[in-house]
Amino acid sequence: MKRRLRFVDSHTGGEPTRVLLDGIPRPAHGGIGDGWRELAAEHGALLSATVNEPRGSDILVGAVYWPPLDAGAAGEVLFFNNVGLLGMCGHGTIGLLASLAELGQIAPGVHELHTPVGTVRAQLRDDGEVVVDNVPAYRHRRGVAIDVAGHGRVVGDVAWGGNWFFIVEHDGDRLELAHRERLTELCWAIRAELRARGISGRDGAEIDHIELSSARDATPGNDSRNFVLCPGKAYDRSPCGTGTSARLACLAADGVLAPGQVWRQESVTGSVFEGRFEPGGVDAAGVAWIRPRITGRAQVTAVGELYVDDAELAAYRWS
Ligand code: PYC
Repeated sequence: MKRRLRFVDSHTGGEPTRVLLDGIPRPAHGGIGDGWRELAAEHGALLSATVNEPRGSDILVGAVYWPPLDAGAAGEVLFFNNVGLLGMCGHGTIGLLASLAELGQIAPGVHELHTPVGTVRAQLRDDGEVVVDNVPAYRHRRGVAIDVAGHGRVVGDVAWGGNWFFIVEHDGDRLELAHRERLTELCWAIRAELRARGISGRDGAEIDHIELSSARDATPGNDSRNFVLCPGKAYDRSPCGTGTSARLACLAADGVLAPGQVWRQESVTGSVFEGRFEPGGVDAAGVAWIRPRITGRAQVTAVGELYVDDAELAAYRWS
């Protein structure tokens, strides 16, 4: 059987998103919050085929979108990349709203979206800018020190911003594209060391995003520059919405950023998200959380239809 899937491509600060508008059945029961694992198990190979080569590449993030069933209800979205599912995706949410606006499916205003890890509210402004009120973010562990073979001692915070991050205040190679291979190697080694030592997020969740952060390397006017390595070994060309959210949680926990204060987060490519937070509360485990807000804009780059033959799918199974 040959499947046809309508898509919209965009990039947000250089990081691409491919929104799939049909071809994947809507999750049953409680929606994407309960249905994402089942959906991934059943349709993972098809999702993988839409973002991996030859239709895409390692850096492409996919987003399956199901519109609200009733006026005023929330839409649903499932983000994924070259190796599997993402909990949330900040640049992808900005890309999704820009894509739906391009198709005339949404107007400026606030749009609610259910994701596997919670509900986000995203505002499309008249000028195309998108403001994402992300899921609650928090720091899980502070100042975790590990010895990374070939790189020495690395200290970082474990934090949640919709995905799990290990955030390192970096003072090695400058966070510039010229060093992307060495930075990738460092992040990959950190991730392996975290796994080997059983250092995880809450409930044993794998820390699959590594974020190097440096105020030294930021362009004047920005607060920090980052290099974020994603689970499939591609680095984020944008400042990473969930990574910026996790960073805001750490800054809030350290008391160095006040509620509402703007944090200009620059990516390794030089693109910028504005971050700020509202105070949250304290959860059942006694951990203080914040409500992060990320602002950015996306460009639509293509609208089209993908063809995928079922006979190809065996080559795309997620491990
Ligand atoms: O913007 O949250 C983000 C993101 C996650 C992975 C790639 N981008």
